Amino acid sequence: MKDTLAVIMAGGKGERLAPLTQDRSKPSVPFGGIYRLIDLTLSNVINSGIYKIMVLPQYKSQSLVDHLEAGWNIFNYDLGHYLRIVPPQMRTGEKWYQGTADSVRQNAYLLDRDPSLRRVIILSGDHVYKMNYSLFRRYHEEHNADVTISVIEVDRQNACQFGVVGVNDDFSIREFQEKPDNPSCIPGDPNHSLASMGIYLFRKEVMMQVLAEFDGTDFGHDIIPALLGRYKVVAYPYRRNNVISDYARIHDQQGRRRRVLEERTKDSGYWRDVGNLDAYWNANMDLCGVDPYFSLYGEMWPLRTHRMQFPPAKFVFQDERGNPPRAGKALDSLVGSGCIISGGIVRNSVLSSNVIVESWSEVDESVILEDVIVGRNCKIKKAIIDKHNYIPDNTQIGIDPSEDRKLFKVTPRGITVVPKGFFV
Ligand code: ADQ
Repeated sequence: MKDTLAVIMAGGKGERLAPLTQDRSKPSVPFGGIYRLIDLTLSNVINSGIYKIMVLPQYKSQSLVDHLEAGWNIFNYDLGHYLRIVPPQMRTGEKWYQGTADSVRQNAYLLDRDPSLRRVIILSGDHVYKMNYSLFRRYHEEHNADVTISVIEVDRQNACQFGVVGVNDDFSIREFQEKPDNPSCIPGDPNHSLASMGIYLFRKEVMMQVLAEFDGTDFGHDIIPALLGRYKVVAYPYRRNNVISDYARIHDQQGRRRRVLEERTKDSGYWRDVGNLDAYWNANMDLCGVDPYFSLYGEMWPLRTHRMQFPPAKFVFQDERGNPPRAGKALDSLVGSGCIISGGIVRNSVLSSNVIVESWSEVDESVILEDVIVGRNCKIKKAIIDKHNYIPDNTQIGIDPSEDRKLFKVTPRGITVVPKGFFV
């Protein structure tokens, strides 16, 4: 993969994730207790053996830049490896990035500067998945493609949120419609469509030609449809080809415990674009439980991040005179470091660092970001609570949606979202 550059687009406004994107860009939204969304894509990149990376931030980018500088400054420039954070420079005119393709076009000169590059893989900084891009690359070579697009089957009723692809028998793409009102289905399967994952692998000279030749600003709207019939554009069926293996612990026939390397089929097929609050909440819930839909654990596909120094999480038995004693517990949950669950109970939830849950409080199916105190006797259910909130005793969130709506955003799925610093 030495000749491959990963370009991570991180410049969108992320309006559908507001209020989480009120002060930060979508790729720097916290996820899974200790990560930022961009960590998942970056981990995929280095786990796939790609060590040349360009990140293109734009809106509200400072927290993203801080995170990348603190946590991803791991590349050896002497070996030709790099992670370049390229801010909008307006080299091609007095305009910010006008769209995904424009963000790459405005920085195309940087691709030319590295003569060792032959392939460019375009990625989004806001997807949750584990993808082995070296298998994607191999498929691209085997199909002798100019451009390869990773695709996944989705329910047809949701396909209008994606680029929808029509393929021939050899998986060459014959049709591409960006977010169509009436998406086409997979032939013989009226309930499913083939969606673009917004992950594109280009031969470098094709990418340079295309960006110079066409003036469209967005890959999905303008560039990909314009390529069909002129270049060889191929679909990569992600679920069929992606393989993520890791160690599992089993009992052999003699009853001994052994570690075996096996394909993690759930992780291999998992992919979520966490473009809105419901999808974000869902993807966090997918991490919980004994056998989650998406596992953050494992040795073979490590997910890395930058971590602040905090003490270990602590679970405290609360036995105050005059009150019923209560053990602080977390079940089927992820709890970040520095958390203290003191006589409260947390179920099916994801807690970032430094969250305190005080006595007789209950937290269910919720995502709580860093530096939140849940006071005594609170009930929190199906909620997302952003940073720096000090929730007063006896507060109920997510119990009565009509009450919640008076103060907070409640999503179509009924998730109550408390913005950063609402309770101070
Ligand atoms: P969307 O997800 O709607 O569709 P969008 O969110 O606009 O695409 O952008 C994808 C990535 O590019 C995000 O990481 C975003 O931050 C970044 N981005 C957006 N605008 C940008 C800009 N002006 N400058 C720099 N970066 C920018 C896309 C495809 C669909 C596909 C879905 C899959 O267009 O065809 O189905 O992704 O999720």
